[in-house]
Amino acid sequence: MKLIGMLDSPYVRRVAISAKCLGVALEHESVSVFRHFEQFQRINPVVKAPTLVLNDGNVLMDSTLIIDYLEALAAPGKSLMPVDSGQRLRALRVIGLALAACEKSVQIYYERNLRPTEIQHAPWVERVEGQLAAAYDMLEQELVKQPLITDGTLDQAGITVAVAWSFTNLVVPDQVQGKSFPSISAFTAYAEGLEAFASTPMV
Ligand SMILES: N[C@@H](CCC(=O)N[C@@H](CS)C(=O)NCC(=O)O)C(=O)O
Repeated sequence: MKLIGMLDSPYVRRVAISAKCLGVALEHESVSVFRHFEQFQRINPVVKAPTLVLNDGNVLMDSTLIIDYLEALAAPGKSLMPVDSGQRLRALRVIGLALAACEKSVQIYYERNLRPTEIQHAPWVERVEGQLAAAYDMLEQELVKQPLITDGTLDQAGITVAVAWSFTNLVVPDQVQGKSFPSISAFTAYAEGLEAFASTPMV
């Protein structure tokens, strides 16, 4: 199976790291949705990263759906999601906030880098910036209420939080500078130090 996309995409990175943690082997092909648009289009006409090309030629997209499939391929009993319904709810909540932070960071980045300055729409940018801040505020509160596990392992909530925070700091660092998210940054420092993260660098 081949994972298509650049690791500077938080969605591609969370799939690559999840596959390593689940023990599912993936080949990785760094194809950019922008710089290699036509090459990407030949693999997946929708041009969405991540794309997973299965050995039989089937094509999957969307990180959460790809990870769902990888979970089904993992050894019995191996999963990055809690089985207990209460813990699963909490994990889904954390993942939802982290994915919203990724989405809002991407939107700000695209606005700044793809849309010509003269047609940028300030009220829209302010709205998205507020949504990004809200996602990280709520995520920080979640982590204060219940810290993520730092025992040398990783779960899906932890992977997605750390990938999101590193991504925001890479592409729109001004959005989080000077603001205090100590639990998120401490957890990210822990995760980025683990083998699965260190061997899957953003740049
Ligand atoms: N919800 C999707 C989001 C994927 C996404 O937006 N990926 C970006 C790269 S970071 C992309 O494909 N952008 C190109 C485009 O949307 O045209 C996921 O979780 O995979």
